[in-house]
Amino acid sequence: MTTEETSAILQELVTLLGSGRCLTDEDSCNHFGRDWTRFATPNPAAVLLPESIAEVQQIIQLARRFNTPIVPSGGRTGLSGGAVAANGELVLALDRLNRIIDVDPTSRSITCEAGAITAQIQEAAKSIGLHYPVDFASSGSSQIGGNIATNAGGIQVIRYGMTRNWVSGLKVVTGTGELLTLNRGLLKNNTGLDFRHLMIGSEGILGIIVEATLQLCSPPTDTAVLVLGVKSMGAIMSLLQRLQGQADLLAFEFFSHLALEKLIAQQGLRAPFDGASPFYVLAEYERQGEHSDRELEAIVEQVMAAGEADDAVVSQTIAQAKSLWQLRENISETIARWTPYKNDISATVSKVPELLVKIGEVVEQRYPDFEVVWYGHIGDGNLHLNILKPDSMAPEEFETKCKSVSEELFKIVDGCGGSVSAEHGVGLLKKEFLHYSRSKEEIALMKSIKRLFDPDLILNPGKVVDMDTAGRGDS
Ligand code: 2HG
Ligand code: ZN
Repeated sequence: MTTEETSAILQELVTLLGSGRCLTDEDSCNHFGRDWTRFATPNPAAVLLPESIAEVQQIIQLARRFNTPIVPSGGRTGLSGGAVAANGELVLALDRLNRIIDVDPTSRSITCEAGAITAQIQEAAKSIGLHYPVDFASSGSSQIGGNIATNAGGIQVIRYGMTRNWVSGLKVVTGTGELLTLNRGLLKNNTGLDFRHLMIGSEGILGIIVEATLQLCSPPTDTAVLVLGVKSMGAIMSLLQRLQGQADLLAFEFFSHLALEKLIAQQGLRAPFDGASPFYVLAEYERQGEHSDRELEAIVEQVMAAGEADDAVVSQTIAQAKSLWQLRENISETIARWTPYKNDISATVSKVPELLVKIGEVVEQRYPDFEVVWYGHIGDGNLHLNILKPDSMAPEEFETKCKSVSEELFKIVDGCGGSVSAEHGVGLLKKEFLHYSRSKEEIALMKSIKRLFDPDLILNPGKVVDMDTAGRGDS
């Protein structure tokens, strides 16, 4: 866009929103122009804060007229660059569209605007004795629209599944400014193609999610957290199998000793027990009475007697459960200081042992000098492998080195039938690796579908797939 075009559209946007909701100051551009990845320098033309669906539609119409790209922005807690605006785009931030519209105990659902914060929704569910079960460390700042646009996972997927499972209705403004009302909060609606599911996980390339209806469930009753120090990754998977036979698991997570060391050094957290182990498993489960508790204790004793685990602790109070959870939930934030190169890979749970062995070999050979932090939702088959940048190394050199290893890692992931992005999405960071998880035909279909919903290619350009803007043939 030329400078004249930019100032012309900005003038119209100020007329529409007022200067208080069309921001161009440096602080706002820096704040709203990026997500948690921090790798790109934000450079949006402006940040827009609509307060109604009609305003979102009008913004899209203007963006079409001026052929100006739009980057939708939620809580900006993403980890794949999906909300980065580095090329003079307009950031459409949903922060002011944050009302809870309806809490319906009979339908067991909540309808809210896209900017509602996850924790706000969880609280609203609680107020009627129900539960919104998609949860993660960023629930205090992530917005539901962003969660839906990335089909966010989190810490209890083993029990409740991903965000997709809980969305029964959506309102979406497409790239033509049309408002689509999808599925109307219905539990049963077999009337042809379900565009709701196309929008979930589409990372803002098909439409702007403006409203959602979410299903709720009964809260788990009596839960406890078990942390176990285990000797090997193999032991983690056999423990999962044994526990699943006995306990109603809400979460089954793991982290390596290096993660624990960083948590202790950076955050002053306490180790779960005195001795150190190579890995730790954190399992949360719903207690089923004393008999079941004894069975669980027996499993832990067997695992220790078999030499697979060193030590174990079970929470006795809610406060203790919370502080054990910090050992897993605070890892990402704690290691952010080393600008880690992040991997978010997955395989079916039965393939995880093979994946772990093969990835372990590559990591040992190719990252001998880097600190590697292993953690993740191992019970869902999801591993977060974070490579920490040595302080002395330039970011560009670090990235180049890590990327070349990624090719190797992703071949292994592909060979195991897995995914190069389990829950963080594709955004900018995984785009060049998408072909390891999706076929040529699928990627071509993604591009054709994008053209249907966004014919002028104004929505979140450059994210997920690269479109050819010169001709019709997409790259
Ligand atoms: C988590 O599971 C988040 O803690 C962040 O998905 C993962 O930092 C990461 O790589
Ligand atoms: Zn995660």
